[in-house]
Amino acid sequence: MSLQPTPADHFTFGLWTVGWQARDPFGDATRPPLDPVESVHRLAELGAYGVTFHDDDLIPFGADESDREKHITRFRQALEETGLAVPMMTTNLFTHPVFKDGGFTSNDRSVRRFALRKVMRNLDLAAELGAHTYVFWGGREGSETDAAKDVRAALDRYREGLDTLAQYVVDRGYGIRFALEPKPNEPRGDILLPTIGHALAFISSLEHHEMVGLNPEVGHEQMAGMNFVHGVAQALWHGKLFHIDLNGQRGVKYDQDLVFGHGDLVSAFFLVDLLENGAPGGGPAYDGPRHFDYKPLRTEDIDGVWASAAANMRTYLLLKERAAAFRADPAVQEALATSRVTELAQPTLAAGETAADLLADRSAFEDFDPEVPGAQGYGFVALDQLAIEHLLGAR
Ligand SMILES: [Mn+2]
Repeated sequence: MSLQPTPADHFTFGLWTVGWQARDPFGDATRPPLDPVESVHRLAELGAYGVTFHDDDLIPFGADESDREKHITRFRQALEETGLAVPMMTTNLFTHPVFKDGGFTSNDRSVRRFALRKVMRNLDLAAELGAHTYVFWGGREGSETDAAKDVRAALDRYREGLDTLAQYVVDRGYGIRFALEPKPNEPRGDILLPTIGHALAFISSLEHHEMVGLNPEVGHEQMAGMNFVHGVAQALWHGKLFHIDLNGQRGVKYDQDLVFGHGDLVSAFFLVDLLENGAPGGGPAYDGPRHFDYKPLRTEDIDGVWASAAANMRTYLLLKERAAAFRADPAVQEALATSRVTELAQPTLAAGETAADLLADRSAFEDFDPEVPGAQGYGFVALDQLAIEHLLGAR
């Protein structure tokens, strides 16, 4: 397996990732602005498949129509020169002060109408550039105080916004699917749709629920102490893993946006194993872009930015290689059998068996001795150690 990324690996980066100037709440920018055209060329040289962006990453907020066209034209030219794709786009509904109380759920109705128009304008561009996925990260959709937001009304407006935009996409025949990106907090004190589970429940209430799925992010779940692998597995189970944001996070704290694998490495190993080998019978469980949404450390200069972009892809490929070795190891297959991991795929009732049949089965209850399975070990530690040894390159 080659560790040199190629477009076939479907690695993508947000323009806002490598382009982050490293301004934080306590300090000024440590890097100069990066021209999106340069990012396209550098990412292509590194072996990426595509780039993604918020409208304002390419076209400064408030640019007039002719300026907007100029930015789009030179960006499109860079895409043509490099062959980079734009598989996903999204909207900035969080930077300008107009969005300080949210976009779709601002208490101010005029802001909500402006937000919808801003998305519609960028959806037109997304369709032009061939994007198939449109992400909604509602970073400002929330509150700092429970007195400030009627959450049920806010969810009504969130749904109204997404229903309106989905209908717009259907009417225009754009063939774009929506992917909601949950996050528990930051920048708002509390954000609506804080986790994968909240978002899945909300999606089921949408008019065009079939065209709305998820864009879960590693750090966004882990900063809430959630198990990201479990969350992604449930999103897959619902058929809702439309896109994924890969990065690193170390525990319950602010959104670190580290390089993929530079946070919880064991979780990253099992995530790659799920994505690459998790289909029933083996093979990839997810065929969309492997999208990195990280921030090069504030300490880095521009060389460090490109080193960090390369590190994301190399770490993913290393984990993919390690996960393949784990799956191919006969000792792992034996340990999986010993741990009865595969037995869970067997339905609990036999084909055609009813609750009445189960009641009639004395072996299931009356003659069942719970002390026997109660005393038996599952061998999960031995299995986990095999995973760790493959991860460390010891097998
Ligand atoms: Mn993200």
